[in-house]
Amino acid sequence: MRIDIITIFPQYLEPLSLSVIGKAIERGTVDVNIHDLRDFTHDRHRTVDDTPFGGGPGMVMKPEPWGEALDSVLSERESDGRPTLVLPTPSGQRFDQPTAAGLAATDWLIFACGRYEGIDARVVEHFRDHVDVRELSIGDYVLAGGEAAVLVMAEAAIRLLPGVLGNAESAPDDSFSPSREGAPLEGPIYTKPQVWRGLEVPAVLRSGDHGAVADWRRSQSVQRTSEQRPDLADDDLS
Ligand code: JFE
Repeated sequence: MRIDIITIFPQYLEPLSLSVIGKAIERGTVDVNIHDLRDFTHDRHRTVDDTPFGGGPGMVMKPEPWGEALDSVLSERESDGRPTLVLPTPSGQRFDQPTAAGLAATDWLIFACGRYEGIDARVVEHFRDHVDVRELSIGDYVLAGGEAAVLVMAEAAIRLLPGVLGNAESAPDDSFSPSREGAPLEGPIYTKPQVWRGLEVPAVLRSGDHGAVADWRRSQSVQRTSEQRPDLADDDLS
C-alpha cells in the first residue's frame, strides 16, 4: 500500500515511523510519503490561507497550493486504479472499524490535512473527477487540524495489512470485529503474576476449561458493553 500525506506540519506525522507502523514501513508493506503544502506556494511568505468569502471568523485554506500539491502526487500514478483521497473533517462521515478495513483494502491513500477553518470547497469538487473522495470524521469534537485524525486513521488501517501484526497480537477478535456481534467490547484481560497486590486472576481463566473460558469472556463482554456503551448493546432497545 502507498500512503501520501499533505500537511503544513510534516513533523506532526513523524510518529508514523515508530512502533508497528514504522516496522511495516521498514519491511516495505507500506510506503509513506509526507509532503509540505508550503512547497507548492510561490509567494515570499509561502501563504496557504486567506479570508473567507461571505465573511466570518478565521481563515480558509487557499485552493491553489492544494491543486498543485495533489496534481504533483497524482503525477506519480503508475497503475490505472483510482487513488482514495481522504479529507479529515468534523463534517464528514464517521470513521469506524469497517471504514478502517475499507481504507486498508485500497492500494493508494492520499490524506489531505486541513488547518484554520478548513479547505476551500472547490478542491474536493475538482478532485472528485480524479480520485475517490472520502470526507471522514474521527469523532464529534473539533481538532485544530487534520493531522491528529490522519495519525488515527492511518494507524487503524495499517495494522490491518497482512503481516503487520504478529500472530501474538493479531486482529480478528478485537473490539468491533464482526465476530463480536452483540457484545463488541472486550472484557478484562490478565497476565502473570497470579496474585498482584492481593488481587487474584479469576479462577476460570486458570481452569484449562476452554469452553468455560469462552463462556466467561462472552458474559464479561456483554456486561462491559451494556455498562460502557449501551448504544452498542443488543439489549439497547432505545
Ligand atoms: C480540520 C476546524 C472550525 C474545522 C467545520 C481542518 N473529527 C474531527 N474533528 N476535527 C477534525 C476532524 C478536523 C479535521 C480537519 C479541522 C478539524 N479544522 C479545524 C475549525 C471548523 C471546522 O470544520 C481544520
